[in-house]
Amino acid sequence: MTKLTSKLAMEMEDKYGAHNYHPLPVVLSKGEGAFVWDLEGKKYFDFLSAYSAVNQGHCHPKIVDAMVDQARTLTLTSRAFYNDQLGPYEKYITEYFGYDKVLPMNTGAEADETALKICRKWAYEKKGVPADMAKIIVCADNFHGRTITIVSMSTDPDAKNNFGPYTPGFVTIPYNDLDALEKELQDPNVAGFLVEPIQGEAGVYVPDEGYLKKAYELCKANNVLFIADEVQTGIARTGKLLAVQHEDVRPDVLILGKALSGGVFPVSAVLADDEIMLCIKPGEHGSTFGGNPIAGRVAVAALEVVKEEKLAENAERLGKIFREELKKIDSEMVEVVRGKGLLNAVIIKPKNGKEAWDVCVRMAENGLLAKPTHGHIIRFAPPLIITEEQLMEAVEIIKKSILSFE
Ligand code: IF1
Repeated sequence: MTKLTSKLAMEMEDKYGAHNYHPLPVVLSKGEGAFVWDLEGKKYFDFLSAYSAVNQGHCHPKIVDAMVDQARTLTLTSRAFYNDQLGPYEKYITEYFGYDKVLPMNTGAEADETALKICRKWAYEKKGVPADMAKIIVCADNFHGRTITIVSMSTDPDAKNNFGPYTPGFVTIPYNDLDALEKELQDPNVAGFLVEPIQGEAGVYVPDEGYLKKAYELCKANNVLFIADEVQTGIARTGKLLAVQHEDVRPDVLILGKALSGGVFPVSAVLADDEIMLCIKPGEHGSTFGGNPIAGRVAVAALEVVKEEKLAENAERLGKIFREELKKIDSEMVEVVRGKGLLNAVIIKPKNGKEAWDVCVRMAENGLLAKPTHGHIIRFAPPLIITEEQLMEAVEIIKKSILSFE
């Protein structure tokens, strides 16, 4: 077997893999903490963190140990039977976030789909919405996953085009627009409002101060469920355990994923109180791997790390420093710097034909990985375990890369 090189690995993916991504030309083979290494041994700061799934850092020992230990003991039972890890995990996570119950799933999209189903069920069985008439309000430029129902809610042509016919029952309003929300909430058939506390894929779009609180209050006033998709913004990423906590909002339905497992295993979850969650009866929802023993062990370890290593506090403090430093970069390419905690983005103004992609290629050459979203925005989201010293070193790489186009 010839030694695998980055070039060969990329050729294999191109030949044998679906072309549903356009990765940067980097082949990663090792990860530890805030760093990853490519096949040739080059070291990089990881400033994407697998889209905020490795908040605890790559291959966190405590989380990996939990996974390996459970993998040697009992991996999967299906929910046809009980297992000795699920109850303790469910107790731990519901007390951790302050909800009566959790419905365990695997991916973020599955958790969003689960939340949509719970919301519709609640609408018919508790709110009294006529059969098949439930509507859920969503925001333009949302990202909630890639299933057909979820892309039915999307306003992104790349995510949505030619995947029809689409699931009905969604009303789209502009993000960060309370008047539009209040207007749509007058419809008695509205069951829920699904919203990202910060729109990640849209380019780290932080809503106005007070938006989430007022949106929550408007939903409550109209007996509509406030559903927070914290798959990307949750688990300490924005400087609080949950992004909604910046405004003291407690969602009726909370959606978690990604860093719920520290990036070592697909684990997602939907949390709600009994009045909502018990609308789902035995046999009405589930998944083969949902709530499997490994997921339970991994999620408990991942959540313990968040508290033990004070990741939210670290994200809050270092995020402020990061934005201040980026704003000092003397280049007109840096048009906007925005974010919360360690979920940040820079809008890059093209210069001499060079744009965000070129900046990312240059940063990779200089030892830092990040990826553009929607062409001109670069998202910066390092693992939350990053130290101030490492952050400052990374800022120097970003600065040097951008200034190399002057
Ligand atoms: C890809 C985006 C980020 C999410 C929110 C649900 C999901 C996601 C707020 C679904 C997933 C991932 C998906 C991944 C890239 C990444 C992403 F660019 F696609 F939009 F982070 F911004 N809710 N986001 O951000 O979770 O099913 O993927 O576990 O599709 O390439 P999933």
